[in-house]
Amino acid sequence: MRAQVTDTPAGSRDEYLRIHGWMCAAKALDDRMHMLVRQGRAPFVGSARGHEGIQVAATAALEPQDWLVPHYRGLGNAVTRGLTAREWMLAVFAKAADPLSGGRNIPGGCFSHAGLRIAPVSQVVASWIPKASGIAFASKLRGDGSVTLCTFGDGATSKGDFHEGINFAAVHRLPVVFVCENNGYAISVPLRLQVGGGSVVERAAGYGIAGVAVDGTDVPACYRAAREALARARAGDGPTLIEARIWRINAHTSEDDQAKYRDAEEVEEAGRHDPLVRFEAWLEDRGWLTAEEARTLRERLDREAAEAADWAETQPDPRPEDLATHVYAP
Ligand SMILES: Cc1ncc(C[n+]2csc(CCOP(=O)(O)OP(=O)(O)O)c2C)c(N)n1
Repeated sequence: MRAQVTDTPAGSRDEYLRIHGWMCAAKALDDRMHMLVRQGRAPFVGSARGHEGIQVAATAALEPQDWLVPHYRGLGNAVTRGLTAREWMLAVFAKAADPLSGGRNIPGGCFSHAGLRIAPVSQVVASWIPKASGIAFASKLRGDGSVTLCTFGDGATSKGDFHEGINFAAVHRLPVVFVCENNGYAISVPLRLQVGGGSVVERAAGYGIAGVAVDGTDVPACYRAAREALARARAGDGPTLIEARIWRINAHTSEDDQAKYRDAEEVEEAGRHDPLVRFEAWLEDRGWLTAEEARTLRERLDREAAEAADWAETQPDPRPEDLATHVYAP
């Protein structure tokens, strides 16, 4: 199956403008993170640039009762689910009030948020995929109608956890949607050296589940693919594997020197495949957004990200005596 971009959008103008707002919010936080790292104020950034189209579009299609199990790069997912700029910056500065991990994890190392139904993530690549199937299994047993959205990179599909998680979901026809954000690299290892057969989506056929390939820089196509997959899951028709092909705009993380394994032309080309730029052109073509409105929105979100960082930096650090809280039973 291939998601088609048609002239009839899958959603309304308001839905697309909300998606645009969340993409801009995720970008503003991402950009601010890079500045904070350069200023020596934040420790680390694993950029979501280039990923936010599929992240936001897929998450925007969820219902409040659904579960999100994102990977460590899932800032766009978390923002769409309701994570605020201040909450994110509390996590970045590892403050006591950080709702994601209580200041215990590196930025992005954990998007766990009980109030937003974002389940714990681990940095151990792909380990969250069987857990997502487990959550979907619980939903099915309870009959509560919720669906789980699980996201990961192409590198994660080369781990055993991916096969176990998807196989279990397929056997039990679980209400779960798997989204592979295929940016072509697992850190420095290109797809051709880590994905046998060269295609993620074709693996769906081996498990007897729906597989959908979508251009991850095409936000309306991503939204359509996610809505259709979630509808299948909700109707009891089992899991879908969506492969969203995207370009990695930045290095793997701020710790990574991509010049060692990517040539300058490729990095420049990646910058020309920014889902946000493409989506804004689409919205402007429809008369749903003007360039001036987009600029005003981006400026406001940039200011909010900066203010959130300045505020979070002044908040209390975790207390040493709380080190083992939530680690050991009292
Ligand atoms: C089991 C395991 N092995 C290695 C790592 C180190 N590591 C962190 S991210 C990553 C690459 C994952 O690539 P991919 O799944 O394609 O996602 P991307 O980071 O490109 O979005 C690796 C190897 C890890 N966290 N866990």
